[in-house]
Amino acid sequence: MIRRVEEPAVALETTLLMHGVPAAEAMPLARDLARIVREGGASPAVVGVVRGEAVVGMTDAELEWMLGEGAVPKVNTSNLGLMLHRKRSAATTVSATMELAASAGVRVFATGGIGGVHRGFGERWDVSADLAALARFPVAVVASGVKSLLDVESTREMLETLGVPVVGFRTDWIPAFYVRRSGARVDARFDDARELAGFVAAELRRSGRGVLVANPVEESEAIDAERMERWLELAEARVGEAGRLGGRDATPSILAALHELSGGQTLRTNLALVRGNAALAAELARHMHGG
Ligand code: PSU
Ligand code: MN
Repeated sequence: MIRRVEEPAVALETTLLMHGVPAAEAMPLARDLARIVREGGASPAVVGVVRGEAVVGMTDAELEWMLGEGAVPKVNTSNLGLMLHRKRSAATTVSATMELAASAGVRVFATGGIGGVHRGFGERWDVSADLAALARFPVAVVASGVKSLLDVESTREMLETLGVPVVGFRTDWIPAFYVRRSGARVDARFDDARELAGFVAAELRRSGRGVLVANPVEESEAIDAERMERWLELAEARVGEAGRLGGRDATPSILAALHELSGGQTLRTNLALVRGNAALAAELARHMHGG
C-alpha cells in the first residue's frame, strides 16, 4: 500500500467521483473537496487502486488518469483484493475506502451517503458491504446518511445489530441524502464539533469499530421529501427491474437518472452535501489530532 498523507487527514473515496457524479463534475469536485479539507486544517487523502496498488493519498495526476479511464470498476471489501492481485485499477466504495484508510491509520473519512439495505431485500438480499465495514474498521464516516433509494429504516436497524453508533451533527434524525431527515433517529445528537471529535476518538479506540457521523445537507440546498419520492419513482421506472433489485450498478444508474429528471437539482444537492461533509470531517480530524 502507498500512504502519501500527513495527519490530521481526511480520506475521500474514488467511487463517488468516478460513478456518483457526471464525468465533467468529477475533477472539479475532487479539487473542491481537497481545498475544503485543507481550509479546515487537514490533509485530503483520496483513496483508490491504481494499477494494482492500493493508494491512500492519490496524486492529482493519478486521479485525473483514473477519471479519464472511463471503465474503472467500483470495488468493495469483497473484490478489493482481487483487483490488487490482478494488478487492475479500481474506484473504492465506502467499505473498501474504510479498509484502506484504517490500514493507513487515517481515522476520518468524508463521503456523500453510505450504501445500505436495498428496498425489496425480503425478495432478494442486497445489503451494501459498507455496513459490515463500519463494524470492522475504526474509521469515522461523515455522510449525509443513507441514499433515499435504500430502505433507510432497515439500514438503521442493521447498523444497530452490527453495533455501529450513529451520531447526528446538529440533528436528531438520520438524513436521507438529498432530504434533511428520514424517519429514523440517530443514537445521539452533538451540536459541538469538538465534543463530537472527543467522542469519536474515544469510541474508535475503545471499540475498534467505526462510527457513522450523520450530517444533513445545508437547508438551502435540501430537497423536499415528497418531491424526492416522486423523482425516485420515475428514476426507478426508467432504470428498470435490474436497477430496482440492486446489484453493483444500481446506484450509479439511478443517480444518473435522478440528475436528469430533476433538471440538475439532485446533482447540486449531491455536490453541496459532499462539500459539507468534507468540511465537518476536516474539523473533526483537526480536533482529534489535538488542534
Ligand atoms: N452514494 C452516493 N453516490 C455513490 C455512492 C453512494 O450518493 O457513488 C457509492 C459509495 O461509494 C458507496 C457505494 O459505498 O455507492 C455503495 O454501493 P453498493 O450499494 O454497491 O455497496
Ligand atoms: Mn449492493
